Amino acid sequence: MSKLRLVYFDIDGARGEAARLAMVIGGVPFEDDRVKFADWEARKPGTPFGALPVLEVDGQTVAQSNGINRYVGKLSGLYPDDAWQAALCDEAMDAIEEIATTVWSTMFLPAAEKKAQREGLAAGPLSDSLDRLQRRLVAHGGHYFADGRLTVADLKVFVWTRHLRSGQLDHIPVDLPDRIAPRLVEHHERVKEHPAIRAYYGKRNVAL
Ligand SMILES: N[C@@H](CCC(=O)N[C@@H](CS)C(=O)NCC(=O)O)C(=O)O
Repeated sequence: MSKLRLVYFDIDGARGEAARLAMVIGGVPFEDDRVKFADWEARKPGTPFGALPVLEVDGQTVAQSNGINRYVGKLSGLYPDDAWQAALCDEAMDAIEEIATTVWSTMFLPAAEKKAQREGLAAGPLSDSLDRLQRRLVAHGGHYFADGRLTVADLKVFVWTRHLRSGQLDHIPVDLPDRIAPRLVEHHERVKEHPAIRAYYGKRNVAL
């Protein structure tokens, strides 16, 4: 069996988390290399694009979170075999990536600008994105984003919905998903109740 090492920051969320969850659910052994922010500057030049996550497989490295999600999704049985369902799975992951990148790009702005930009995002593109994601979920049966079952797309959406409702994003109202996309919140609750996810966060002492 291949030796896997997922390298990501030492946080229980964001771009590396769906891959971790997929491997945990699928019972795929991996080394969870959690990079401390203090160590990042030294490690950054050793990554393909100067960013995380990266996945090492038998000493070879691949970057880009959604590609990693697809790869570990295949190993974990959480990526559709059917080409159309795979496209739907990719659609949801890319939609999250697009809006999350926009929101996270405000992280290091000066305070007043950050507030203005985030309030604008919450009222406009972020609400729009939540609404559209919800519609796609409903269009595909309302429970999962693809294949009528849990896939890596659901894990990526779960991580993002949790982040939005966590209060960690200043100036983004924590009740935004509940107001705009209640079916996404139901989806979040559904994924959260997966026994492997509950057990994993229980062990890590992370409140869900
Ligand atoms: N398109 C990349 C983006 C990766 C990315 O920007 N990662 C952030 C963390 S979520 C990062 O490494 N930031 C530190 C830096 O850019 O120095 C992906 O999807 O993996």
